[in-house]
Parts: sequence; C-alpha cells; structure tokens
Amino acid sequence: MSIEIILIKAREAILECDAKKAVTVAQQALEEGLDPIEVLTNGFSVGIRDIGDLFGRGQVFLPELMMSAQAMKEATVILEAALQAGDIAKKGKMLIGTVQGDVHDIGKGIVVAMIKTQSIEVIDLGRDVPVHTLIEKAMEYNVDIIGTSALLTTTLPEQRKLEDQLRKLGLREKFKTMVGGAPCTQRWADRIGADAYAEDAAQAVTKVIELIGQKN
Ligand code: B12
Repeated sequence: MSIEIILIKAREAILECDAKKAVTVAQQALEEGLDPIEVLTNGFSVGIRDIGDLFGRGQVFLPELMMSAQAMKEATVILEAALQAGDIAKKGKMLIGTVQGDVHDIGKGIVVAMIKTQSIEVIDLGRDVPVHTLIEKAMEYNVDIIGTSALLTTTLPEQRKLEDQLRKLGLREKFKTMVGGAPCTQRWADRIGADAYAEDAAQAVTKVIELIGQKN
C-alpha cells in the first residue's frame, strides 16, 4: 500500500473514531516500512485535528472526540515502539509535562518519542502538572530543559507562571525552557521569556538540540 493511501486511511480511522482500524493501519504502515513519524504527523494527527474542528463547530460531540483520541493513542503506541531508541550515552536531560488544568497529552507524547530518539533522556511527568511540581522535579533530576505543553487558551498562562516562578526563585538561568501546544506561538514564547518554541515534534527535536548546545 502506498504512503498516500496509508495517510488517508489513518486520517479516516480517527474521523470514524475507529480504534481497531487505527491499529490495523499503524501495523500496516510498519509492515510497509513507512516512516512512523510521517504517518503520525501527516495521517493520524490530521484526523485528530479535523475531528477537533468538527467538535469546535458543534458537528461532533465530546464522546466522539474521546473515542477518536483513544484511537489516536492506540495507533501512537504502535508507531512509537518502532522508533529507534537512543544509545546509553545521553547528551542531555529534559523534563516535560502538560500544564495544570490540561489533560491533552497526545502531542506531548509524540514530542517525547521523537526527542528520545536523539539520545536525550526525557522525564515525562504526564498531564495536569502544577508549576511547583515541574520545578521540584527539574531540581531533583537536574535537567537541562523544562518543556511544557498547553492545549487550551485557559491553561496557556501556566507557561508564563513557570517563567515567573523560576525568576522569583532565582532559578531562571539554571534551566532552558521550551513551550508548545496548539494555541502556543513564537510570539507567546517571546512575550513570556521562554527560551524556545516549537510548532511540531520535528521542530521540537531541532530546538532541543540547539538548547542543549547552548548549555554545554
Ligand atoms: C484530542 C482532544 C481532546 C482529548 C484529549 C485526549 C488526550 N489524552 O490528549 C479530550 C477528549 C480528553 C479533550 C478534552 C477537552 N478538550 Co480537547 N481537543 C482535542 C483535539 C481534537 C486534538 C488535540 C491533539 O491531540 N492534537 C494532535 C496533536 C498531535 O497535536 P498537538 O497537541 O497540537 O501537538 C503538536 C504540537 O502542538 C507540538 N507540541 C505539543 N506539545 C508540545 C510541547 C512542547 C514542549 C513542544 C516544544 C511542542 C509541543 O508538537 C505536537 C506534535 O507535532 C483538539 C483540537 C486541535 N485542533 O488541536 C481539541 C481542543 C484542544 N480541545 C478543546 C476543548 C475545549 C476541550 C475540553 C474543554 C472539552 C470539554 N468541553 O470538556 C476538554 C478539556 C479537558 C482538559 N481539562 O484538558 C479545544 C480548546 C479550545 C481552546 N481554544 O482552548 C480544542 C482546540 C477543540 C476545539 N476546536 O474546540 N480534548
């Protein structure tokens, strides 16, 4: 099956809220030797964004959105397992979490999987993570970078709170910070004083490598 057909089927599986189909398509993609990231980015992720648009317009409802998200997660697990894990000698350490009040973690999961392929250790705190926990864990693990994901306009201010809190505690220079998530922009990152912004997982990898380079 060609990549074009796989991408169409991946999008379809998510729009149809069909986890079984999503898993089958993910497995087919791997059997065909296709790039897991391309299938995630240009197939499944397109489907989840499309369903999000339909949800935004009131054309589908929360239960469908949740089923689609579940289908997306099941496909992601299969595709991520096929990504090359980095070697033992780690180049740096990153902490990541979805901010407090926000449970969206599909995109963060893709970012984590991609960064791990670059011999960078990633400590993923999951979702709904308060700023004080991000800071405590960053200290505990002595990380180079703190990354936050926010998918809601109402939770975006948590990224600013992290910057403010780090400054207040005199820890701002100790860590590099990186922000992401659909409502996030380079302009927002500049405004709050974050060190980097990335719009997708591929760009996140480039930015992480740059930040680690700046630290060493
Ligand atoms: C799936 C989904 C859900 C799932 C989440 C499941 C899960 N485990 O993640 C469920 C059903 C639970 C959900 C719930 C809700 N959702 Co919702 N959801 C979505 C949806 C459709 C897709 C999000 C997604 O996974 N995208 C695909 C991934 C691959 O893309 P991504 O997240 O943007 O990630 C990429 C980049 O942003 C970047 N990135 C992400 N994180 C990071 C971090 C760093 C450090 C970096 C560098 C980069 C980076 O790289 C990623 C990979 O390329 C979006 C619509 C949309 N267009 O985004 C709505 C959306 C985000 N949800 C929305 C809403 C309103 C809600 C609810 C409030 C609904 C409700 N009434 O209850 C709740 C909120 C719950 C909460 N407190 O968090 C709105 C937000 C509106 C707004 N402006 O704030 C959206 C935009 C839908 C809409 N059009 O109305 N949702």
